[in-house]
Amino acid sequence: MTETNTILADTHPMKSFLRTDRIPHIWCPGCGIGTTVNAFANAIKSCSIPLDKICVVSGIGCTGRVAGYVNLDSFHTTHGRAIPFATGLKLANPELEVFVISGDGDLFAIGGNHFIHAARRNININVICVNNFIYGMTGGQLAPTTPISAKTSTSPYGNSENPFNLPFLAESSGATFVARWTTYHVKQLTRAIIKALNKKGFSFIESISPCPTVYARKNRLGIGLDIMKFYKENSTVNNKANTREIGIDFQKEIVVGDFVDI
Ligand SMILES: Cc1ncc(C[n+]2csc(CCOP(=O)(O)OP(=O)(O)O)c2C)c(N)n1
Ligand code: SF4
Repeated sequence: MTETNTILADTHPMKSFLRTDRIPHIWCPGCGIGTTVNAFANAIKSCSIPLDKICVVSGIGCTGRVAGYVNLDSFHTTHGRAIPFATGLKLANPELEVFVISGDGDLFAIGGNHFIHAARRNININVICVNNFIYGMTGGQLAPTTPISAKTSTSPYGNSENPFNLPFLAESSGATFVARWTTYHVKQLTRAIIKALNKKGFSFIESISPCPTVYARKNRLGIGLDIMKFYKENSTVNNKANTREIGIDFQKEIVVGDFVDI
């Protein structure tokens, strides 16, 4: 770590939640993963749960790196398998608050089977998905969340496959808490993570997040700030929305809210 990085890491307001010796992190300027981690750190800061009772499990991808940067017991597992590791942790030690933080590709492509079955069994864990609509780390391939007509490195003429609507998938699989916010909605995202922490059962939070380097570049959406402006101007808060009706179309309205809390 350079001297400047050491100073920055030492003065970071969230330094007690971060492994500052790992800074600088790998995330690109304008990426929303850091904002999601900030919301997560704020959420656990505001709860009285001892940090040695909270753990984070991530799969593989840019988001998967979260496990390496949080100053908590954490597992950086294999691609798609964060939920099975988390399930094992929770079964072995039910006192732990277990968070899975991973990408949309990791959780819903290779890991999709694990997601639906953990929700179906109502495993008492919390899953936060950073959804940037693409495989960020590996060069921008199509994900199961890529909106129709969006361009990726494997759909250069635009995606023609229907994407998953993640809150609907979570609810219909059995999740007891389901929310979606964007990284523009930091306070609401933080509050949703606190609700998930206090909720017994399978909780799912989708954090819609900019990937300026791959998704935005392929679709000419500008830099991270442009995408945050888009979220600000095109998000509708509706906590009572029917999750069946809130699928995401390319560059259209994004319905956000705490949709399910049972
Ligand atoms: C078994 C296996 N298959 C494929 C890969 C390559 N791989 C690494 S990360 C990744 C996708 C990551 O996408 P996502 O989960 O959306 O995370 P992001 O990078 O966008 O945060 C893939 C396919 C791998 N590491 N292991
Ligand atoms: S490639 Fe995309 S998802 Fe990965 S760190 Fe860069 S901006 Fe974030």
